[in-house]
Amino acid sequence: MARANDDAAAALTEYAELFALTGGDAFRVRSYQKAAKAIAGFPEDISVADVRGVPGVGEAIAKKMEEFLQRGSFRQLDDLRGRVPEGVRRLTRVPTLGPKTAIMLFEDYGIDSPAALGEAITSGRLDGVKGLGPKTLANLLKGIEQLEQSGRRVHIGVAMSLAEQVMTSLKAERIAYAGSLRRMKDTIGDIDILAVAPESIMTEFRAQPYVAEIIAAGDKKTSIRTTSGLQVDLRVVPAESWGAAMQYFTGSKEHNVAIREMAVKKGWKLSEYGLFEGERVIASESEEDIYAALGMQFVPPPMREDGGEVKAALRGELPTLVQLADLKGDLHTHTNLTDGIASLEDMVAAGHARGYVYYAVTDHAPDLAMQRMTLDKALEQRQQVADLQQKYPDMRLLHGTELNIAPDGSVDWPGEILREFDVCVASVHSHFSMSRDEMTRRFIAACENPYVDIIGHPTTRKIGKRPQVDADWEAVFRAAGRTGTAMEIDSFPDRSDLPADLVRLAKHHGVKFSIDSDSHAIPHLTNQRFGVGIAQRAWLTTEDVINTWPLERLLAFLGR
Ligand code: DGT
Ligand code: CA
Ligand code: CA
Ligand code: ZN
Repeated sequence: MARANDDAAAALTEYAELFALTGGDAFRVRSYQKAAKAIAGFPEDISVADVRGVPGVGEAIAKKMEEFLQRGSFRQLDDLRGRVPEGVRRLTRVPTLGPKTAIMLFEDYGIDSPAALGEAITSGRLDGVKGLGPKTLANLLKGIEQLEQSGRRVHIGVAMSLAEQVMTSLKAERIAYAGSLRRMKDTIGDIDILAVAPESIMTEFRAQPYVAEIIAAGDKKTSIRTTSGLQVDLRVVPAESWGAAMQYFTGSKEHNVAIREMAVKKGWKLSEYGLFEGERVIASESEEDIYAALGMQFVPPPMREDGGEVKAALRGELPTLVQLADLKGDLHTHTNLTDGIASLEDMVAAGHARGYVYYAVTDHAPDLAMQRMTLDKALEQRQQVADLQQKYPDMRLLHGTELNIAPDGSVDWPGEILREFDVCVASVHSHFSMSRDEMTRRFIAACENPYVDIIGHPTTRKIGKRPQVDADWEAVFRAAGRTGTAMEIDSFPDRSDLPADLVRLAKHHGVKFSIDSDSHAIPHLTNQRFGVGIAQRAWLTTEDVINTWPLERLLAFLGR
């Protein structure tokens, strides 16, 4: 459930932007921005608590926020919204384009979007305009490109369900997704689908209801843009080149360059049609055969990033990656006691249906004030969990909690309460913009708490919405390794947190991981497959992942 804080903070941020655009005093702009951040990070819901309790919120801002809580806007915001045209606001999203220039471009040249600006620059319409030298224009073009790129990538959850929809909508002898999606990247630029099928599949594809625009239509490749804005490339490949095509279009480009070099060294040629010696086909129908012919182990797609996998595969030293089927349970889930939407009974039944050996219920703790959690409620839930346990003799229920890491690194309850939980996840849910040093100390303190078992969604990023918090991750991971605190791989696709590069760094410091769903509803349980993708991209084995371990070993790790 969204708190009033986030919407109120967004309105105040917008107000700060508009205020700056209309030539408002820079000092006040900054104070609005600061207050918005403080409101967003404030642990209590301001529709319940007095907004005057938020640091940096004085009387004037408090009045605006109170009006916002009552009617979803405030007078000064309405005023400015009326004065600044939408086009100008769109323009200011271009990096390096300031408000004054935006207004000038809009008023004097009728430019009302980043795309229109791009066109005006490339067509030379802005050449010689005062204040816009060639270097400035080149920078603006770069900024527009950046903006378009960041807007175009989507998180893997969106791309995966779209890819599955596309594949079930088409009839083919063989059909599969390749590209970054097969490599399980956390963000996807476009979806690459390969099919063995008659050419008529292209007509069928173009007629699908999810097609918004046809970008390119050919016999072998059709590119479309879907109604959600994402591009899908469909390629028809000959059955006998299936493996070579999958290898080529799975990428990454860097991995492929390295593989092709190996082929060249042997005097062979590798393309999307096969591995050849002159005209003779050495391998093409299966990917496995291609890697084998090159004298290397099969490289699982998530490892194909030219990060040492080619060398390891040549030496036969690739690790055995953790698989979805290795997971024996989930250590971070919610129920409708806090912000989940399913009951304890239903969540546990769904976990059991997935064949888990153990399942942890970790509802939020009291410091996330909007959840109105209390110790009494937690203890009552513990009794319900104990009762429910009778029904599931083959699955161990763990009663846990998701604690809130305060700015000083402390958590909601003292040790004597924490130790009665089977498992404690501790997460940052507020004060996202502390300085690097403060944030690092905050995480280290949480790791040093003997009852904190897992740091939940450590970077707290939300893809496309909220950046990672700033911390010295190396120092945090050293502390986690030393104290035996696991780092979570939160599998919610918009979180994907930790991301794979940080997982790899953490592993280097001896850290263990928990691949959790952070479910707030039953369908979320299946998100663990995305977490496994992250783990595979970071080369994790079952040894690294505590929720692949048998119950006894897990309990020993949790140390209760
Ligand atoms: P994305 O779409 O940005 O998330 O990332 P990818 O990896 O899916 O990239 P994409 O869609 O441009 O191309 C799909 C795969 O096709 C890519 O991973 C490797 C292969 N590929 C595309 N262009 C080239 C190329 O010029 N050389 C090589 N070796 N491979 C390429
Ligand atoms: Ca792609
Ligand atoms: Ca593509
Ligand atoms: Zn959380």
